Amino acid sequence: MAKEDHSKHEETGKSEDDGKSMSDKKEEKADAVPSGGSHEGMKMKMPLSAAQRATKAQKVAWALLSVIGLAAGLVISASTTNLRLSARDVGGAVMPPGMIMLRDTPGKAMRDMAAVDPRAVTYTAPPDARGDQTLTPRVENGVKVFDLELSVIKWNVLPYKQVMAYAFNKQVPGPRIRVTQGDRIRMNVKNNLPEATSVHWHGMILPNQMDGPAEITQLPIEPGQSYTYEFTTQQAGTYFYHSHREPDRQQTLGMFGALIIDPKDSTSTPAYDLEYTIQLQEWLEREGYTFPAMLMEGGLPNFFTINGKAYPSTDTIEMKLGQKILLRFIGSSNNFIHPMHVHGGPFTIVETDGNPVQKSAQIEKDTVNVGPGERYDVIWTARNPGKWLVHCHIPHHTTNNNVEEHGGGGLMMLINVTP
Ligand SMILES: [Cu+2]
Repeated sequence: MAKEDHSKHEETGKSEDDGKSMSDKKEEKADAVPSGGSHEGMKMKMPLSAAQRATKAQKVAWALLSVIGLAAGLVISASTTNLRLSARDVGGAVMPPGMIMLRDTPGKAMRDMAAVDPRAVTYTAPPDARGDQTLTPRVENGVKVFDLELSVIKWNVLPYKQVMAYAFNKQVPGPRIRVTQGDRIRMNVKNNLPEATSVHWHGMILPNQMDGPAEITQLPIEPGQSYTYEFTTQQAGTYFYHSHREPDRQQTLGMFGALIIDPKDSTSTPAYDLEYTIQLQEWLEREGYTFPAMLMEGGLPNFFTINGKAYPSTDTIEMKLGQKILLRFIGSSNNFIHPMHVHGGPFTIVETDGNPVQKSAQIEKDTVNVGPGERYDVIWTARNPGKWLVHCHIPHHTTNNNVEEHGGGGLMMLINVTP
């Protein structure tokens, strides 16, 4: 039918627009011009009346409006957004969805907040890998030597959720360094991250040059370079180590680990049957990208981990009725104070920031606020059999991406007490 209609139009030359397809019109136009150059189509057009024609003043007004519109578009954009930054300035940074780039946001800040570059990942840890593995030193001339290597890895905080982390020795948290008070220790730090770094030995009495803050006591350790820290341990207790170059980015991406120093003389330390170290951390993972969890526009942390795992992937501590456990809380997190609560009765705070609390000053509590950088050693007694929770008391911190699974999430773990 369509073909029939088309030929009909060609024969009659009538311009019946109704019911004609666009291709029909095009063909007609194309035919009209080369068919002898009669410009019949143009002759057919009705000239605009004087009233319909734009006046010079109208044309000038429209031109002015257009220029004003274009200028306004540029000025408004430039006053709210930093248009001076190029992709090169920000290293191809991927920012959190919803992040607002204001005009005073410098490229350096954007790089600091940007997602881990997936191209920098050099290792994927098995989903069941655990962090905080005790690192055995080698002894060189009486010095305990620990080799620490930094790299970007994929790490499972849950069986179904991977983050991209800045990790010591391919684990989150980094390996546990456990020595005895008075030991001389040496840490060779090799930086295989895509950015410069440094390591701080949190709470240690040591020579200033060994303290770690980048650009304060040492030059940053550039990618591919190494730096050696060495000192003699004077204190005992629960300590940790972490990045001290842009820690808001690097520490929160996994650059931390426990440093436990056993006392030379343990006769005065309180008695306990077993111990467990709890290192806290917050994560921001969105749409397959891992951003350093910090208090910024575009995303608050949505995953929370104890020793690199979110509940229900956290450990369960097995205890026998009547046993005492030493819980070492480490505020290795960056953004929040986590009020850590233990069910089933109070605990006794026996050590704060590595320092023993005198017996007469020890207090009993069932919740302790663990702020970033703080440590609390508490002793808890298994008074009754059953499953007893250890968890943060900010309820959002016991969810996984705002969802509860098996009764919780994030900063939660179980102590299973059996008779
Ligand atoms: Cu919390």
